[in-house]
Amino acid sequence: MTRLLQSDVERIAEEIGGYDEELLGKTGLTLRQIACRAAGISEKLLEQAAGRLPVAVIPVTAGQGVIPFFTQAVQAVVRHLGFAAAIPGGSDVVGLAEAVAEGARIIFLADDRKFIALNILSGVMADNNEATGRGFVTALNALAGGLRGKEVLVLGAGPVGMAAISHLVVLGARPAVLDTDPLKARFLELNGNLIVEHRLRPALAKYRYLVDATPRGNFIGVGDLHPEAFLAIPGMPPGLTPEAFAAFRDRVIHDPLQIGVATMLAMAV
Ligand code: 2YH
Repeated sequence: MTRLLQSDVERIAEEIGGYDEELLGKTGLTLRQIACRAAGISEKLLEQAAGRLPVAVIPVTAGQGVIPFFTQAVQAVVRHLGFAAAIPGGSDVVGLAEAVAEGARIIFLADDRKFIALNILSGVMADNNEATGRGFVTALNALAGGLRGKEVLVLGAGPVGMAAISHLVVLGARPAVLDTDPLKARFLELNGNLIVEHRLRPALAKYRYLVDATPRGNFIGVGDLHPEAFLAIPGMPPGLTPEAFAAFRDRVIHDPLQIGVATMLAMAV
């Protein structure tokens, strides 16, 4: 699982408005609408929850420690969706105690392995991997004008890729998967109704709809892709080379945190 870097998150707060406009331009949906659709709730419900569920984002020092601007980036996304969001002065248990004492009802916190939003009133817990898979598939569905009946290639059968596959099934798409781990590929072949691809370049050329949920960067060039490809890239760093990214920029959804966090919030209300 990729640990985010300061450079991935440091400008999210100042650029959140512009990113939302970019999403709207590409998909016809705002970040809020993507999150609500991904979570299966109405915008009205999210709006009502915003008034009664203050959020806190707790800095966590476990493992490799705090990522500068990570909590501020999460806070900015949550505020952008209309919720109050605080970052306590303390970290870890001290920060959690402070946040709860001050009335927080949804708690965001992440270490190096897990990132969750916990609703302490209802006990509902939203996981970042699940939310990211669902959110990016929702955005791809809108970007591509609907995926029902379409074959969609998911690169990477980790937790985000598997969540993406589940949500593709929910949307009526036909997911295919490619994972470089031969044991995982064999397991998927034996256990699912999935198309399992084994060779990267032929698969990239064949599929018009692609979800890159790998932690590998810079391995998909312009010439590798179907010329009319639509792509959702939750993977960090993105698999596309900078040239491929530029060539397909109007048909690519990619961010390090925003869609995942917005969807976690909508799942936790
Ligand atoms: O980036 C991460 C992990 N890769 C979890 C991602 C789950 N999809 N964690 C962020 C760690 C944040 C740090 N502990 C902080 O600043 O609080």
